[in-house]
Amino acid sequence: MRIDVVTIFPDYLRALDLSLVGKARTSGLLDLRVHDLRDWTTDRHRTVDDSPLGGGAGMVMRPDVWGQALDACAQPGAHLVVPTPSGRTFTQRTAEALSGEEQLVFACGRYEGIDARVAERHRAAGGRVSELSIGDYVLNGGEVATMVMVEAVARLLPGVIGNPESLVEESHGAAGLLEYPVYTRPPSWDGYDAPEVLLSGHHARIARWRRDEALRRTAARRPDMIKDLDAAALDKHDRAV
Ligand code: 6GU
Repeated sequence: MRIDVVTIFPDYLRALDLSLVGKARTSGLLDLRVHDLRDWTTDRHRTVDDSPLGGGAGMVMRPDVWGQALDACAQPGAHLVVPTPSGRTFTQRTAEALSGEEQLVFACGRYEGIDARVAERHRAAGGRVSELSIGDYVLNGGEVATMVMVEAVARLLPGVIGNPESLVEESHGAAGLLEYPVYTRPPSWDGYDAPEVLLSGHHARIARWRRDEALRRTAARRPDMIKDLDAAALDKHDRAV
């Protein structure tokens, strides 16, 4: 997969050189290119913004500069992602859908955002556009949100995660539940004991305990996820938890 990120702060994205995403890049599974939006300015001050039409506070990013940047970075059919607190919420389902694309272009806005015609023109040219928020709070720009989304997408690409089984049981996975609590050695630490059942070697009992804990945790922390569970996929014991 190819991912292009356009930003006025390319240094923000340096963290994507590290860890699993960095490895995916060096191994060739992910072609990630970070660009400085100011490379497409033409004036001496390298201006990327102007005051909002209609008046009001703050500054808006200019469509002409963004247009030149996207023309240079986006291949035909590229999916344009615009991180914005006014977007639809980015979820694991969104990450799964985006991981199937050939090219994603992230347009990182600052200030009050990017002139709306930039997205409109990409759509009119037959490209897809997703304006996405990573949650109900406000960041100073799209860079950190882009890092969140790139990491969530990149780890789903075939070969990026060594053991694909670790994708199966995780929070926000197919079960629709949060993940159960986990323990490792030593079984007793500083007066705290790991649950007995995990030392029992009894695989069915361990699986049952983990599902109970996942159900309890989800009900306590994310009651909104409980109502979305498929009733037909619940067994008698689940209903008792
Ligand atoms: Cl995608 N951008 C900004 N600036 N703030 C946000 C966000 C995105 N998602 C949540 N808050």
